[in-house]
Amino acid sequence: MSDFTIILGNKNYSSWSLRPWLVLRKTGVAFTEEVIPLYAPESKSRLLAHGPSGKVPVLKHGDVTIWDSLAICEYLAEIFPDAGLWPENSRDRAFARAICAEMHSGFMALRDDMAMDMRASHPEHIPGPGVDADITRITEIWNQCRAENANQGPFLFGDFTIADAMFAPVASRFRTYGTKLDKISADYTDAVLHWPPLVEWYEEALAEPFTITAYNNPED
Ligand SMILES: N[C@@H](CCC(=O)N[C@@H](CS)C(=O)NCC(=O)O)C(=O)O
Repeated sequence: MSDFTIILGNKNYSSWSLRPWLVLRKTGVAFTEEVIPLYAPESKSRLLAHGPSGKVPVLKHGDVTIWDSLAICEYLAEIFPDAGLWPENSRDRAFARAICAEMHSGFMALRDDMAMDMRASHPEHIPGPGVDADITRITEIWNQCRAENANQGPFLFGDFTIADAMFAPVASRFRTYGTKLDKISADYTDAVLHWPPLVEWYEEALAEPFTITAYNNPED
């Protein structure tokens, strides 16, 4: 059995679960995963059995338990220093941390209005108040990173890093809701959605039997 266990929510809906799962895949380490279907009668007690916040994701490694997506990514970067989880130079690393924090604590209008739902397709969706401003800021970040790293690879800092994992659910939302994007953002979205571990997660999300009918969780 692997030393690492990650507790996840439904792959179709749980954007916070997706992020550190992608980062774990980037490390190459073997890990065990457990999916807890969210918003079912027994969900909360099952979640609380794993972590004090009663939310997913939770990573367990020996006697270490981490119950926040970004904290998990930071922990993995610390214990896998050669996995390239953050950009190599300190200027890019600081920038990457800032945009990850911006994603982790912001873009509430987009998160509320365009919930991650990988099985769904709503190209007719009309964004609610504040969503356009979130999309403008996100695509500004993406354009700036891509302009600086265009020759290094297809991701924000060239190779896939924690920053790409943090924005991967946004790429999925843009696909679901048919968001019109500038060419650089559209190409970047494509690169993220074709990254093999994300393709694999998508396949598992599509095959998942659980559905949350009244899905409306602004924290997702
Ligand atoms: N800030 C937390 C947010 C975690 C979060 O909101 N998780 C959602 C699923 S994506 C959850 O566990 N919802 C279930 C619940 O609140 O009962 C993180 O980054 O890990």
